[in-house]
Amino acid sequence: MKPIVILISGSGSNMEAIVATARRERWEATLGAQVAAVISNRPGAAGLARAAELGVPAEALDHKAFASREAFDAELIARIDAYRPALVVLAGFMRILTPAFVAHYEGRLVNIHPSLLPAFPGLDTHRRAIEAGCRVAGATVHRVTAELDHGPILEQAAVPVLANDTPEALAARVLAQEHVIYPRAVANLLQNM
Ligand code: NHR
Ligand code: GAR
Repeated sequence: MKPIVILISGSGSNMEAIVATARRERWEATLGAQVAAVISNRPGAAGLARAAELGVPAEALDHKAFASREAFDAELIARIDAYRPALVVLAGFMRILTPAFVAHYEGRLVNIHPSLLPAFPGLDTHRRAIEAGCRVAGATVHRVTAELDHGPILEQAAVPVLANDTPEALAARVLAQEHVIYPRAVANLLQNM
């Protein structure tokens, strides 16, 4: 079995899309893979309740309880490794990870970022794309490296930016595409490992 651990901070809609696709496509039988756990750095994240409703073990690890990024990441590694993951999936996870964390999961750590990388790494991507006058925006699934939002690209989807778009409207349009490409990228990775 190839366990998948999903890290979230918020609503968990990408997490839910991956769990739903895994069930619909019967990943246990076809890929020998299963979503083993969901971990949030925010105890109040709506995605934790969503995971529990889906019957997936859900845990919180509050980064505010730690004195440093290094200390938080060390405990996060311990929590994740209890599931012996083949793949660790960042799905709206909002904490920058230390080089030690990234090195520990080299080759099995991926992220989805809500822009067409290498454009607009970091936060507030939708507002920045609108202000730059972009006619297209989108999302990128990439391998995670120590340099934020700079790892090798695995999958992208583009959407139009409309006249008078708002960051919220654009985010929703991008998110719908994330739910298509992220489960597909995860399945492709599992297939090849
Ligand atoms: N860590 C590394 N080392 N490399 C990446 O590519 C990472 C990463 C951790 C998260 C997701 C990323 C995104 O897709 C991601 C990619 C958080 C921030 C951030 O500035 C930036 C990018 C991403 C996630 N976080 C603040 C911090 O100080 C906190 C912001 C908050 O809590 O709201 O960690 O966009
Ligand atoms: C998604 O749009 C994801 O790409 C983005 O946050 C949203 C999470 O939604 N990620 C980042 O901005 C990472 N910094 P979800 O919790 O419903 O999957």
